Amino acid sequence: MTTLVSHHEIRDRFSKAMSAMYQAEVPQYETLLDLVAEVNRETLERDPELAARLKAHDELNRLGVERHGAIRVGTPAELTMLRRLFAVMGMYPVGYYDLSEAGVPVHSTAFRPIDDAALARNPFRVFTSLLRLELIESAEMRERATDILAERDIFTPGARELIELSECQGGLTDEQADRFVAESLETFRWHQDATVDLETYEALHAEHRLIADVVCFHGPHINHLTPRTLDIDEAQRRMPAAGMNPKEVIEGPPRRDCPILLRQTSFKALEEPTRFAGERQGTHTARFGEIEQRGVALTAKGRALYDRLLAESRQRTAGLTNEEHQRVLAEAFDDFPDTETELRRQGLAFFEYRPTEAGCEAGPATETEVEQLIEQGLITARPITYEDFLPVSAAGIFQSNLGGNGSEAYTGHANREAFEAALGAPVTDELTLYAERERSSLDAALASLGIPPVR
Ligand code: OOG
Ligand code: NI
Repeated sequence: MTTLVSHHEIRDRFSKAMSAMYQAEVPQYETLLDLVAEVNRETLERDPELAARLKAHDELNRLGVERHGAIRVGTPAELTMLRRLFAVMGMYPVGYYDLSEAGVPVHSTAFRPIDDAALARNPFRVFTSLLRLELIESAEMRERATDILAERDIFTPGARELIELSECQGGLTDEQADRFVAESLETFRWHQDATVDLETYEALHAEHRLIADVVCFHGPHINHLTPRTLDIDEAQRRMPAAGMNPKEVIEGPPRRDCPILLRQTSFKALEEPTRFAGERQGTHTARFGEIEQRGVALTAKGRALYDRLLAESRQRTAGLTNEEHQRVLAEAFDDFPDTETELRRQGLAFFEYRPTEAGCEAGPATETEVEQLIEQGLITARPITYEDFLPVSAAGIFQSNLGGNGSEAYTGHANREAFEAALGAPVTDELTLYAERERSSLDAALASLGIPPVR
């Protein structure tokens, strides 16, 4: 019998190989990793309580592992094949993000591990966008882009074979897994040679910079990787001194006692030499480095509050420096409860419940109110980390690298059905995943206290 390695093992190998490749390709990314490691080390020294908590949750040893990367593809066939490629690594499409709303002609999903054990092993995700040629006004440009994309195959024959093999066998052997990682890495590699001449590049670029980025190259080069920082404000402050040009503001919620959702910032994309058909030299700007800090996942109610406060502060934060932006944002978020107890009681965030030792020993509980059980020390609630992305933040990241604002022309075109058709599968709803996790942990915790599940 052939022994297969786990999908999660393959994802772990892949994310490490991708990181090594990207550090070699983009030296400034290596500098970012060093800076993040330094800030993390200092934060842990300053905050022993945080260090103890991360240690208890087995988080310290994977602190340095990248959390996500991003790519952009041009056709439904490319997206479908990517879905199959990521499935080999236990990564599945979660969430639908409409970026047209923000003037960027793409819609996206995140391929990511889903269950707790998989996330704990290695949470690596890939934010994947599909170019929406149908939103481009010029019929001529649309056709030209379609023709160029039809000429390329972004997968090596070896990668295609191994994906099929994995689907037939239900996985890969150790040796096949290594070959799969090497072959699939080719899809994400940077190519200095464009597939088109400079005139074509410039014409597509004039339509939208993103179109040139997706259409004119041999493959969907990974455009950033993102490690996890324990103090994003400090990392942002230190970027210039380390030679990086940070985007103007940190995206997402302000700094809080109980972090929510996701905060992100990046150094801006670098201009890189590119060789166009006909031996003409030029440059292309696509690749950058990002950092992220995650907090608790919000319920639909919590998310609605987040979206409202963010929208309300938008006018007031426009054009501010990051420091002022964060101050105004923090004021706007005064209305968002900032203790775990309140987040839980008001049903704003998701928690994972566990019985305590005392709870397990206490015998059948007489109390069935969850909050009472927590107060009595019979069960504990721990925030569930947000594993997904935020469309407004993603748009901010896109735009900081595309120069200026997106075009109004693309707005209001969410089309999840079309995206799922291109993907060849439905995307999983992220809120449902968090709700199920919370529910099953609560049922199990109550069961160990001899209480039937609440419905
Ligand atoms: C993706 C930008 C979105 C994030 O972290 O929100 C993103 C891209 O530029 O292709 O990565
Ligand atoms: Ni990102």
